[in-house]
Amino acid sequence: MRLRLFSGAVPLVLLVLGGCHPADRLRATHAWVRLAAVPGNPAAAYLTVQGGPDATRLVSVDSEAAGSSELHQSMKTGPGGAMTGMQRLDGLDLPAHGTLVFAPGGNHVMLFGVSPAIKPDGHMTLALRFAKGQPLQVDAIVVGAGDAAPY
Ligand SMILES: [Cu+2]
Repeated sequence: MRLRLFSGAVPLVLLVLGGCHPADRLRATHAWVRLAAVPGNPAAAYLTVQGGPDATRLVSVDSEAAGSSELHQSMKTGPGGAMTGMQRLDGLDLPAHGTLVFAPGGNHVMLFGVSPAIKPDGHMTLALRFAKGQPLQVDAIVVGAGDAAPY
């Protein structure tokens, strides 16, 4: 059915032009935060970032409800990759119309010093900054350490 929607000549031309599609912009979706099991330990934030018409680079994701934040990548380390570690990233390239996915076991945002006012089933705002493009804010669902991912 989807193909049929785009089978006419006019919609095809619009698709090629691209830029006039309302969803064709830098945006962040599916944001959520998992709090640490131990209060005071860092929380992890996950989200999806969609690139707009121009390539850019995500340089930070932070929150007023956290003291500081870092972009991290989970990775296997040690003999045989038996251990899981993480590495700090100074940014992530986002190609035009590309997608950056932050998910458990992969890229994540480490949030340090999360306000004690932030509780499971609550919300917090994440602020994204890019090398090129307007900053973005996205509302993140907050879950407890043992809770299922909301997305
Ligand atoms: Cu981390």
